[in-house]
Amino acid sequence: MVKKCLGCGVTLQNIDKEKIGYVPDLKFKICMRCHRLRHYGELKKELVSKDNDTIIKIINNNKKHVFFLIDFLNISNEVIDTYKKFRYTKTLLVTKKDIIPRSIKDSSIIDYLRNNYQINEDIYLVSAKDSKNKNIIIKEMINKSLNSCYIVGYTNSGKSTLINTLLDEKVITESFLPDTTLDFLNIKIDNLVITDTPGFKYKKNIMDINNSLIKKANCKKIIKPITYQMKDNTSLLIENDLVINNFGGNSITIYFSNDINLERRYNYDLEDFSIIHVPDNTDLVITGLGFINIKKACNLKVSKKYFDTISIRVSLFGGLNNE
Ligand SMILES: Nc1nc2c(ncn2[C@@H]2O[C@H](COP(=O)(O)OP(=O)(O)OP(=O)(O)O)[C@@H](O)[C@H]2O)c(=O)[nH]1
Ligand SMILES: [Mg+2]
Repeated sequence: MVKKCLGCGVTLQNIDKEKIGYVPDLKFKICMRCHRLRHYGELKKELVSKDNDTIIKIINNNKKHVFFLIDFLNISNEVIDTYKKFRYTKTLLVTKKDIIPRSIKDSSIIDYLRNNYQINEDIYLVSAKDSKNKNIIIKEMINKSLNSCYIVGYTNSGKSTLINTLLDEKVITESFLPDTTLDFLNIKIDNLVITDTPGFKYKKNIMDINNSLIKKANCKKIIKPITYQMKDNTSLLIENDLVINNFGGNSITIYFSNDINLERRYNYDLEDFSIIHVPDNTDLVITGLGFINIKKACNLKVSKKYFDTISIRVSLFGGLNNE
């Protein structure tokens, strides 16, 4: 009989130490990778065997309600396009509510998602750290008379952590390492079955380019937005590697984990760059990291190797920042 790791869903095997799913004895409940990740913080990247389209297809074929998790820092067209591919009933959960600056009301985020992305389904904000809203999934399942559902979303959106809070213990492996959950994982809570799923892969995640960001980009505390008045010829350096310049005279506000190193430099000579046109009051979303609100239209030069991690969207805060 095939046994699955209770931490990440991978099939367990006791034959090859170098391959995923290895356990010295098949009596073990979690694989060595989960064991090392949980007890020694050892980060070992593994590939999810199913690509985004395969995961979506399996779930659509099974016709079960979907809770789609979207991390507050990573709201982008790419993520919403994936949300729209789910054809059966669904609920959108914006996760990590605890890191959202208090000045931003839940209702403005919900209205933004409804108006800009034409989302008509229920939308809630949740935090795995707040006992008041962690039970939204169970309440919704009872209200909608569901006995099973899928929890889906891009990697690191907080799927496994949220399910663990429902269990009141860390049954599933959770971590800031991308691709922690490797396969479907059924969890029983009373008579309900909640299925955790491997995270969708971003087209380009900043963590694939810069390993040092894997830990730092994970936001544990409430975000303190940083506003800079950028003068002409001033560049923004993120972690001393991603350079953005040509803001012109502009006001920008940065929403990243507060651990991220930011610096401004005058007359920085950026050689290898790509250009992005930014309209008035736009957010520049950096996949896996967060976003920067830019007040005035400009043509930005960005370090070429990071170009594919960057996209733009209509500002999340609309006129809010102008008040
Ligand atoms: N601040 C905050 N961090 C959270 C919350 N939920 C999850 N995290 C953190 O986000 C990171 C990713 O959490 P996971 O639960 O492993 O994410 P996942 O969606 O299961 O990721 P994959 O298995 O890779 O698809 C971890 O470092 C969690 O501690 C939350 O509500 N608030
Ligand atoms: Mg997971």
